[in-house]
Amino acid sequence: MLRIAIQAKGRLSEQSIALLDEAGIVFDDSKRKFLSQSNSFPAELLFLRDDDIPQAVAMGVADLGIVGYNEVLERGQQVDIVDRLGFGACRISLAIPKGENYPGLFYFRGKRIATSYPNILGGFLKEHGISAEISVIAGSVEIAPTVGMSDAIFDIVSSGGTLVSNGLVEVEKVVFSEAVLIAGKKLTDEKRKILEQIKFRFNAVKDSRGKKYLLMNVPNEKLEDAIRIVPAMRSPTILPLAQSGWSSLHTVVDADVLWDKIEQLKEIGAEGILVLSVEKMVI
Ligand code: PRT
Ligand code: ZN
Repeated sequence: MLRIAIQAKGRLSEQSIALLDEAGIVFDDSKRKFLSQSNSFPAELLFLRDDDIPQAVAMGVADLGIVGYNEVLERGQQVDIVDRLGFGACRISLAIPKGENYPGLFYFRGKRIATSYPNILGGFLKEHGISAEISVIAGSVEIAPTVGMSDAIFDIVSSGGTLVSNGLVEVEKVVFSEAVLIAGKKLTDEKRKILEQIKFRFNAVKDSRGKKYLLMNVPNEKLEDAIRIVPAMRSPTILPLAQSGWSSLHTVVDADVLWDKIEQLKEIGAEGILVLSVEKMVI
């Protein structure tokens, strides 16, 4: 049995549960408690505030955790980063009031910077030989300059909309983050085995994201052209149709080039093109 800590409520909780669910590690959300056991996999979920997840994993209270890389870095706890999970993307940036001249990092010398990430900011300023005052604020960091609490901020940015609506401009992107899977350093062999299983399943889910399964009928003399357009993982599957001179071609393509590929395939005479979603992909 493995215990996995995830964010109880917040930006990462839904996607963490969805990823586990797609990996066949299912929890009954309607009966959600502080600790919930899966009935489909030897794991239980521990719901915590994201700030506490790195420490819980480092202490062995949980074996694994799903948390933002930014929190792992800030907390400085001894944990292994096992995998990036492909959601919760953001960056931690320095931002200053709009209209200020920004000559470079030395702008921050002697300035007061509000943040919830004092350790990451402290390390960054030290590395660049800048001495500034760090003012730790737990929430709504972006309002600090407007209300006169600071000259600048160091905070999470995703779309950048919050900065704009608070009259701030992003001037330095310091850390790029996404949700990561973390593990304790002292897992037993039995737990490591379960962790390997989870990694394998997560990868199958991640690999299937943004992929589409394409089926179509192609005149035999155009098969080579079709393969050039959609080369597939190893090579596309080709099956003869009952009608002679035609074949059915099956392949997987990236969703972002789907329409491009369909247009090219139609041009060479492909017909009956079907697009299906890919649920899991084991490469
Ligand atoms: O209650 P708990 O402590 O568990 O949650 P929390 O309030 O500390 O964290 P939460 O739920 O806000 O975020 C959890 C994690 O999501 C963060 O640690 C990041 O790893 C990740 N993440 C991704 C984000 C964002 N995107 C994000 N945009 N975390 C916060 N934001 C904030 C940002 O600070 C800004 O104020 O959202 C606001 C909007 O951002 P823009 O740039 O899109 O306007
Ligand atoms: Zn938090």
